[in-house]
Amino acid sequence: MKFFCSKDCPDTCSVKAEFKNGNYHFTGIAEDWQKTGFVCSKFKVFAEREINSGVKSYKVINGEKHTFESDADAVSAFGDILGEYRHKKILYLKGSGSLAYNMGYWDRFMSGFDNCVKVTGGVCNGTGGAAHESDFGIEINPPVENIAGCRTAILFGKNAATVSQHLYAYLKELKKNGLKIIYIDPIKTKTADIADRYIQIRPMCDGLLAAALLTELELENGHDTERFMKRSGISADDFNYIKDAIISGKTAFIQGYGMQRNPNGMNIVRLINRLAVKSGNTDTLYYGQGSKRFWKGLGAKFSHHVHIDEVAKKLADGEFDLFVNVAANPAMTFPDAPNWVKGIKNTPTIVVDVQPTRTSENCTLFIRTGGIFAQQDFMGSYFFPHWHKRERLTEELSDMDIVTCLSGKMGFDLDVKEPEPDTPGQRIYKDERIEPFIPEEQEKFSLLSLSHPAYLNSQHLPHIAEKLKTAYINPKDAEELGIKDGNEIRISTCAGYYTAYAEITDTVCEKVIMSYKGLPMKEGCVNDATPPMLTDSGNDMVYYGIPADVVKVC
Ligand SMILES: Nc1nc2c(c(=O)[nH]1)N[C@H]1C(S)=C(S)[C@@H](COP(=O)(O)OP(=O)(O)OC[C@H]3O[C@@H](n4cnc5c(=O)[nH]c(N)nc54)[C@H](O)[C@@H]3O)O[C@H]1N2
Ligand SMILES: Nc1nc2c(c(=O)[nH]1)N[C@H]1C(S)=C(S)[C@@H](COP(=O)(O)OP(=O)(O)OC[C@H]3O[C@@H](n4cnc5c(=O)[nH]c(N)nc54)[C@H](O)[C@@H]3O)O[C@H]1N2
Ligand code: SF4
Ligand SMILES: [Mo]
Repeated sequence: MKFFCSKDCPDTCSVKAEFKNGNYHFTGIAEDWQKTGFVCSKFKVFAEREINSGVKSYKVINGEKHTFESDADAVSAFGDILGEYRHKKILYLKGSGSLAYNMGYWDRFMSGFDNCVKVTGGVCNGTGGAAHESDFGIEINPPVENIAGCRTAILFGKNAATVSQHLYAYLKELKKNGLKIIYIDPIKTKTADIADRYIQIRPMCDGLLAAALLTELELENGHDTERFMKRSGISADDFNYIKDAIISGKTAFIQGYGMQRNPNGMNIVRLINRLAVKSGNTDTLYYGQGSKRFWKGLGAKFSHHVHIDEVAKKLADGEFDLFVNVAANPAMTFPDAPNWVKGIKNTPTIVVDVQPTRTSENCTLFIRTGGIFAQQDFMGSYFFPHWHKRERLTEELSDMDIVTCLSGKMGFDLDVKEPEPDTPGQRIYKDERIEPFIPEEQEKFSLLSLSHPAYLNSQHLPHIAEKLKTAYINPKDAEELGIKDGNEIRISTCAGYYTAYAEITDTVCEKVIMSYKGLPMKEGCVNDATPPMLTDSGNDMVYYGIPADVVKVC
């Protein structure tokens, strides 16, 4: 049967699912733009976490977990709690566990509660999205095949080898046909393997690079190239290499999401947009696009909202009577994680997930779903041009089963029907000069937290997490601090701290400290040290570039 993966991954793979000898087997199906289909290794992790995992729904009474006999009993208990809190203040959060369209029925259902408070703003790509909205009136990608017509592709902090393996494979193929690849990133990731030139830029400085290029390519006057390049840590040779590549012919500008997680993320993305447009490369400028752009939305309307940077504190302060958390793991993945933990301890909390998480640790009711494998759904890729649909693969309890049953119980009209098609719009550039934000030089480290190839966000398995309680540090910094490989180190910021085992590597830029995201560390997790701070777009959170102190513990 034809299936697809609706995880928060730009690739949105079409997958052939077969049941043989008591097990599911999955193989990738090719796309028009890429003749070799494959599924990544993460998909096995999802299958192991989600299909017949043995995890059961439970309710906590007087600190004791009581497992439900059946899914019907679990959903019925969910309905009873919702009935009890029907007119009270309910905080509702839906995360990115699955990005497929029908997950939106959760919003429609929860909007039926008159005092339900929806979280606004995001934790992912909203800053760059706002930059594209502001420059082009839309967040949309040109067809990926346009890259084939380019002489050069510049990857701005896009670690494709990890976060978009199909793009990586595509670029590797184009490289055989002569595409030149420039990769700019403060961390030398595996993506550097396909680069003709890897450039280790200092964090937060891509806007300075774009502004200097605008000036030196004579597309705009007045940016201080020398000063900007010094601040960025980019040599004259590297700068001229990029400049000559852009002059020599059609160039693809591929923006990763990492840069826009810095405090000046919107400014950076807007300056790269401007460089792409002014150098005649709007049709080869890539960022991302909505995964539901082909269909009209479900139109769920909430009367109450709380903004993403304030929600954890408000939850911790006891402002909500009930918290309903669906397909999100904020106690691990969102900034201000300690307040999420505290808030969940203080507030009756319902968690709907495929597995127990740091968020469900202190919940009142855990509802276990069969995740993407149990849900009929459809979705577009948020990078590539394609979209896919699927029937359910398993008969385990699905998110839609829960929502449909609860709607019946509450007497809400869910109005489930085929979505109406929609036509995505086009880019129209608003020509506006942008002054680059110059990050201050600082003594402290910059905290970065990257994606790892073996799992997605916080959707890992314990044996993966066990080996990655690590913080990566540059040899020069390690020497100055007397840190040796394997030492326990403490990374602290204005918000809090975590500890991890040091690994010394020159793949990490000086004055950067890096750990993989979404994992438990030796003590705490990265987001225990992530303050609730908005980027310059005001609609998404800062995760990178957070000033941090590093000390050896033992
Ligand atoms: N394997 C795997 N794949 C994933 C995910 C995962 O967890 N694991 N997560 C998924 C999700 S939710 C998303 S949003 C996407 C996007 O995935 P992201 O995780 O955002 O990945 P990138 O787009 O590669 O951006 C991260 C890169 O940006 C770099 N970077 C940080 N700051 C700067 C800077 O100032 N300048 C430059 N040039 N680079 C910088 C980092 O060093 C890193 O290499 O990936 C998805 N795919
Ligand atoms: N420090 C740091 N933190 C980050 C980032 C970073 O770069 N650094 N990246 C951020 C980014 S880009 C993102 S998108 C967020 C993601 O943050 P979250 O949305 O919390 O991400 P996930 O861990 O992918 O998924 C949340 C939960 O959904 C569950 N789940 C999976 N499939 C289903 C399903 O079908 N139904 C239900 N009900 N549950 C399901 C998973 O088991 C998981 O527990 O994290 C952000 N957090
Ligand atoms: S996680 Fe991404 S690459 Fe892996 S199967 Fe899913 S869509 Fe494909
Ligand atoms: Mo994301």
